[in-house]
Formats: sequence, C-alpha cells, structure tokens
Amino acid sequence: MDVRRRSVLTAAGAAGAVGAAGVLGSAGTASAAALGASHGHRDPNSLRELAEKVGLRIGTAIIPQDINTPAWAAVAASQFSVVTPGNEMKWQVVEPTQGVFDWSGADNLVAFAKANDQLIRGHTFCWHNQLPNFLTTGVANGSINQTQLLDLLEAHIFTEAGRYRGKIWQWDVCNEFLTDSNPSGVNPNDFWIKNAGPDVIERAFRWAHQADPHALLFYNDYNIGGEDGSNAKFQAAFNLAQGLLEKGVPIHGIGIQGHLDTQFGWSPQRLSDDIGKYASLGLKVAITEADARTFVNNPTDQVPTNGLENFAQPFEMDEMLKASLAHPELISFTVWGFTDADSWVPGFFTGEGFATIYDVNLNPKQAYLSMQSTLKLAALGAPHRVRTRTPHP
Ligand code: 9MR
Repeated sequence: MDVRRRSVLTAAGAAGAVGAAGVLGSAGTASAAALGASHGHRDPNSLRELAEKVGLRIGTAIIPQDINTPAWAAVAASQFSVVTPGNEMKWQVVEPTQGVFDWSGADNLVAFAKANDQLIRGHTFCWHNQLPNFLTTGVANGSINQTQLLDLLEAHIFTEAGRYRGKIWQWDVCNEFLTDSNPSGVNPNDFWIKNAGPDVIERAFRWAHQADPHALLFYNDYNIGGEDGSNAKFQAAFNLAQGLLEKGVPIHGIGIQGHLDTQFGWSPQRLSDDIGKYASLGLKVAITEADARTFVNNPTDQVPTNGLENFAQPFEMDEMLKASLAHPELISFTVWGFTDADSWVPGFFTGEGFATIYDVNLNPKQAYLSMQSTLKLAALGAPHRVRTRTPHP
C-alpha cells in the first residue's frame, strides 16, 4: 500500500465515510433552482467558458449536497462543463441489496447535467471499493463462485450502462487495479482479479462497449501521471493499456486521478510526458479527480498550518492544468469536489484538507484564480505589447 496516498479502507470504513458525507440514502431531489441555474447567462470568465475556447471540458465531482444547496449548485452549474458522480453511480449505491435498485442520486445528477448543458463522466463499474455487502459477503462465504461473480458483474454493467446509454460521455470502466509497488502491475490480490480472474478487466470493457457503444471507455487510477518518483505505476498503466489495445479491447482513454499532497514530490514535466505517452497509444487522456491536499488547522476551517501551502497548493493544481493544456488528446480536467466543504480529504487524511479550488465558505481560492488565468491565457492569448519608441541605430 502506498501510505502517501491513502489510508487503508475497510469496507465498513468506506461505508462510514460515505454515510458521514451524507451520500447514502440522502440523494434528495434536485431543486428547480439548481436545475438550469446559470443556463444561458454564463460568465465569460468562468472556468467552463474559458476552457471551451480550446475545446477542453472542465469538470467536478458532484455529491448530492452540491445539487441540493443552491449556492453550491450555482457554482457547479456555472463553472463546469462536465460532472462526475462522486458516489452515486457506484455499485454499493445503485444496488445496495441484490435486485433492489436506487437510481435516485444518479438520476438527479443526470438531470442536473442536462439542465446545465454538461457532459457526464460515469464512475465506476469495476472497483474493489464501495461494493454492495451482498457481493463481498457472498464471495467471502463461498455462496458466489467465480462464474456467478462474472455473471453479476456483466449484469451490473449492462443494467447501469444500459440505463444511461447515450447519456454518458466517458465511463470509468475499471478503477485502481494497479499495485503501489515498484515495479507495479495489476494487483493479483485485487478483489476482482482474485475472485473473477485476470481477464476481468478486458471482459468489463467489452461488456461496457456492448452496453453503450458510444461512450468513451476509460481505465482510471491514481499515481499514474507525474506523481511517483519511480514512475513505476505510470509504466504499469501504460503496459496495461497497450496490452488491452493489442487484444482489441475497446479502451479509449486513461484517467489520471491527480490526487496530490503538497508534502510529497511531484513533477509537472513528468505529468506532461506521461500524458504524451498515453496519447501516443492513440488514447484520450483525462485528469479525473484533481485535488492537492495539505496540513490544516482543523477540518472545519481548513486553514493551512504553514503559510507556504497557500502557494504550493495552487501551484500544483495550476501545473496539472498547464500540463493538460499542452496535449490535444487531454479532453477533460475534473476536480474532485470544488469546495473544501465538500471534499473527501478531511474525512480520509487526519489533519489534512484545503485540497480544492474554493474555500469552505465558497470563496474562490488562489487555486481557482491561477487556473482561471491559465485558461484565459490559453483561450485568448496574451495581448500584443503596446508600441514604444525604439532607439534609432
Ligand atoms: O469521494 C469519494 C468519497 O465520498 C467516498 O467516501 C470514497 C470511498 O472510497 O470514494 C471517494 O472517491 C474516490 C473515487 O471514487 C476513486 N478514487 C479515489 C476517490 C477518493 O477516495
């Protein structure tokens, strides 16, 4: 396990964290105010409008509070042109009990996106985390065997991809299958690899493609772009994608999550190189879960304990964006929650926070302003210099 990235999550811990974030069972109904809040009156200086000028989609993860809190919904609608459900399309949420489906949160997100002229990144079919209890328990006690597990996964993909067929721009088909070791590779102890077999990844992609032939299908992972000193995990992701392509598996893109922590090394230049290498395979690339966390005074106020973090945090966010802008194959840049108040970070990393682009009171932080000026430069270029008198030779 890479302790730099995350703490170990037990199934119970993950469920607790979701519950604490008010996600499970509180999907609610999107308010009329939230729907279409900013449609037709967009600020030309918003992230989405600036990025649009170079064809880049700027996105955010969305949790139900983002839709149900009018001030948050206004930001979600006005600043972003693609949205990802933070949890609402995960198996644990959509089918908590076998055969009993709850699409309310996912449907709300789809309606919100439609009302606000946003595309959707579907997240995620096949991940070891946030699985329903019936599945993990059944596998653990032997009542679900390998064939049955594959059948259940196939049904899950067809059901969910089928329900939203034609409405999803990119699907994260498989998520976080690689080890954090050096060298890295597909984790033999991953829930899916261990219990469904090593070809589960290609099966999942083929099923997803059959279920929604127009969706772009992504492999998504953390620490696979500029983040690891050894770059071992990038190499593993590259090899995985190349192997799938050689087998004719319908994979169309790589999702680099981009969960950074200012206390660790990270190289924007290497990120740019890595994006270029994925693109050289003929794949699209997306930054899917960008945030940069740091140590803070407390989880409520999230003020950095070291003043320099006010510069390091926006630097990392902005440099991720700059590396992204350099590559035409990089089609979307998504932040994992837009305000520190809706970020997953304080709940997962003790003492850390300040990871997003708006503060806990929904004021744009330097990270937002830096990204905005980068997009402005990309979209409009710098103005030509004023004329001056020049000395005669
Ligand atoms: O943001 C999500 C958080 O609300 C959940 O509690 C958590 C459970 O593991 O998952 C978070 O999202 C994860 C994403 O689905 C995959 N990459 C890592 C993200 C942060 O943990």
